[in-house]
Amino acid sequence: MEQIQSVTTATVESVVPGDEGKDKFKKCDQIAFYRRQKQLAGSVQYHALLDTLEVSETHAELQLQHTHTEACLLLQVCGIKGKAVRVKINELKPIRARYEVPDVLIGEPVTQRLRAEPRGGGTVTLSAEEGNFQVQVRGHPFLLEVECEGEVLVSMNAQGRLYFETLQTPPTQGVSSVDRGEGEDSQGLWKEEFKTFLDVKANGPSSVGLDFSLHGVEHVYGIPEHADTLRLKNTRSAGEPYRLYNLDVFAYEIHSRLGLYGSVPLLLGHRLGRTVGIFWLNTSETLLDIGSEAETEEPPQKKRRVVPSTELHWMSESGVIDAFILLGPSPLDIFKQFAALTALAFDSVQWAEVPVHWSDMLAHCGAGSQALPPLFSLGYHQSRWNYEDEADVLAVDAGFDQRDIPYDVIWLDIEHTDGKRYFTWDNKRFPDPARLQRHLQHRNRRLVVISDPHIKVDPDYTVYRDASEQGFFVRNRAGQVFEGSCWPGLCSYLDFTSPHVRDWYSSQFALNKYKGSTGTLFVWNDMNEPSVFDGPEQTMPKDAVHCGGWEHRELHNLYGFYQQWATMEGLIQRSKGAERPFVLTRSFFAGSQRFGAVWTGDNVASWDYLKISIPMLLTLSITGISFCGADVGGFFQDPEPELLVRWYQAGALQPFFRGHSAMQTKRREPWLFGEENTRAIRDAIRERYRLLPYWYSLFHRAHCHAEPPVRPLWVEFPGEIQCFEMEDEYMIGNALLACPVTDAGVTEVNVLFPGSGEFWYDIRTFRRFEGGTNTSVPVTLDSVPVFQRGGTIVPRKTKAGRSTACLSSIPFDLTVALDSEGCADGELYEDDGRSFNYRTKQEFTLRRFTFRNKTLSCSCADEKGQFQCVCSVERVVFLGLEAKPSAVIVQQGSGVCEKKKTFRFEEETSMLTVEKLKLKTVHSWELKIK
Ligand code: NBV
Repeated sequence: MEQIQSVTTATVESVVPGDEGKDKFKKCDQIAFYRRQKQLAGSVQYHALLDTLEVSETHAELQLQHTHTEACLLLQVCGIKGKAVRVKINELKPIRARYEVPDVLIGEPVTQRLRAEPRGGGTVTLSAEEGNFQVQVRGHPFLLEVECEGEVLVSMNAQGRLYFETLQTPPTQGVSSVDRGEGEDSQGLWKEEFKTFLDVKANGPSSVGLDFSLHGVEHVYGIPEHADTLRLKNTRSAGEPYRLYNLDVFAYEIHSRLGLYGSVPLLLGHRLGRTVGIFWLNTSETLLDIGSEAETEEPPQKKRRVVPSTELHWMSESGVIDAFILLGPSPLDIFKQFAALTALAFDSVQWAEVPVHWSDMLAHCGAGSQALPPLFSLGYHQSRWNYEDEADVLAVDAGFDQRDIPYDVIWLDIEHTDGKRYFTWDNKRFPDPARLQRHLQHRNRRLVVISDPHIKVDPDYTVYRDASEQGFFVRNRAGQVFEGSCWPGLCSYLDFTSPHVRDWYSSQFALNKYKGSTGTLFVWNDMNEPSVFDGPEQTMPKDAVHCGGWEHRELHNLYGFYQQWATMEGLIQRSKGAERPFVLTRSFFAGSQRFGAVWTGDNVASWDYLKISIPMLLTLSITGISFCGADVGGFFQDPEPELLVRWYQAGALQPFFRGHSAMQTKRREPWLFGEENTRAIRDAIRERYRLLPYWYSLFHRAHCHAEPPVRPLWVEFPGEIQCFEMEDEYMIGNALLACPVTDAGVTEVNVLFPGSGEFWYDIRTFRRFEGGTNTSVPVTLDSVPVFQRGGTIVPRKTKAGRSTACLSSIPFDLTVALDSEGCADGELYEDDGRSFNYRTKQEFTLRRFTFRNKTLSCSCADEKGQFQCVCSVERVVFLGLEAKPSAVIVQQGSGVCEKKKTFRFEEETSMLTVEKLKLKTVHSWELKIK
């Protein structure tokens, strides 16, 4: 293992961005099921046997038959309440069960009965009452069309690419027979070679595929994780298809469609007036070809169709076809429809019915779209591979205070352990870890440590011994425990797909079990694609076997999802349900937002990687993974100071905000680059802290309504074509337009202000800009263009504090930015920032701010809330007032008490500032401008 480790270290030192992918990873023509589908798809034809149609309360089903082989498939169509259609295709009678993805959907979606009516031309219409949508099934050749409000939105199998390899019994002389002579398995049916690796397929060929046409749609987004543009490319002209196969690709190539660490097979199509989503629920290796076409459909459909269209061809190595067509119509509707499948939206849960006892509550952990992060985790995180020892950590911690830079969490990477044995400590470096955590806790700070899924093969290591005795490891195809190389040397891999293994793993985080841990230690799951240094494409062989006998190929993309889930439960259990967990994961799948945060892995300290972090995070955000971030400064290599400053400024405007760097890089604490740069970084971090009330309120909306805190411009401005490809500007909530600087030496930024007829206000200079224009805005090293949209109210803190804990005693500052009608709205969510009491005891407060008729009112937005926040609004700034007021009057408690307030008005910017207010956010009050 020494050897492997030094090889890896050498690679790390000499890392060339993008170089990794060159031959370690497969190109699509090295993937057998892709070759097979490409060869045959389009030429095979299925027809639907309409006379086999049966309709039940939950779904309609009928058989599909292959025109040549006569093999039969079973098609099921469900009308899902809330405007979605589920299309499931499986073999009618498979010789063995095929893998159907468990645990991703939070339950069986709520369906409605479909009404079946025969139509002329060998077509049947399945109509859903609620939501006004229909599914047309044409018999010959088989075609499925989803129609909404009289318009065909999505067609399936219009290109004849429905492809379904039926399971077969292995060739009689076993797998080896296809290896020899003429039987050479060039199709990769029963075995497939890649480099020196042999993949033996126990179930033989089992791939599935289907095409979807999105009518009228030219812009498609989603399907992370790739280091690519926000708008997905046409892969017919750009070569390789998008690959969804979780891989450890360090210093990944930019503008590549190679799959990175995680996958969410959700694609969003957007055009004027409508957004649709396709969720392809399959956890095996998946490829997606995207093409665009002008429609050439024949009448009568033609009349109803709009040109052009996007053609999608989804292909997966195994499993069944299980696709959800989300009908929108708005982007926010799509987020809700997706969340309703993969996570319970808070507003759809009757919390009164949720049991209060924590152990019962665990069963409801999945409830809430994006897990509501503890407040500290929205602060700044300082990480490095590795902080050397206790003294190093203490010095860095003190360094932040000495320079007056806020931060909340310091991180320990793999070197903190005893020989990469997770759940242990290197006693020399960290002789008393609990003492260290107490020290940090005293300063209201936390520690995060890494816990990878590979377990060192070492009978003296309790975690290994326990897991081994209980048979908790993944096995190889021969039935022995699988062993592969990773950081600790030879390792076995926990089989997180088993609920028993997950329970056991969760129990390892118990405070009396995990020696040296305290309740202020949180966790980071890395290498959980899983990364196997000596495995094919540096991951687990597909023929490894999991509980239930399932091959790894079936569920590869779900491995990291399960580890984060088990870790999250472990953290909840250790506090007996009192504290909200924080778990960061590198690998993920659809629904991972229920468990914590995600980051974009091993990026590089260069401007290109800073730039690409924005579309990468926007893509994650619109596919549900909204607590996401990229390593600030770049993981590999050393950033020049200007890049580092710009990266801090960008990172401060992204959901998860952590500085992190690789082992061989130079130290990078924010104060090591001279006073001017330290000042700029400090300002960026402070701004983040001041804005945390807004971020936290946005996360509450993500939790309850599945609205991503950061979102592409087209989500907020779905009717403005110029926004559809924008990826260097984005919205934070509905109020702030962020335009981070991602190029060197920039003195001005060309900003597109969306929303014609709207106003935007520079949050620093308060200068007003008109929506629907492009304007050049000057920047200096310490400024980053952010604009508040007219019509919004943003809550901030008046100061930053040393960590998020200080914020609870710092007063608020409201910025009321007026729209062209002189109105504005906003909200503020608060709770204790750390417990589940917001759920179990209704200890939260949700306040609404509105500005109408020159009166700012603060009122209750949710009567159930019981939280008594002590903070007051101290200052209110109004932007865009027409004229200087004659008086400002505060009214509290049903008009009994009216007070005149002093104010300042700046003519040039039309800005009114009212200070020295003491308006409790939990009280109702009005501030009137005369
Ligand atoms: O644990 C070491 C690193 C970690 O710092 C990084 O953030 C992960 O993405 N880890 C990968 C393994 C080594 C990468 C070369």
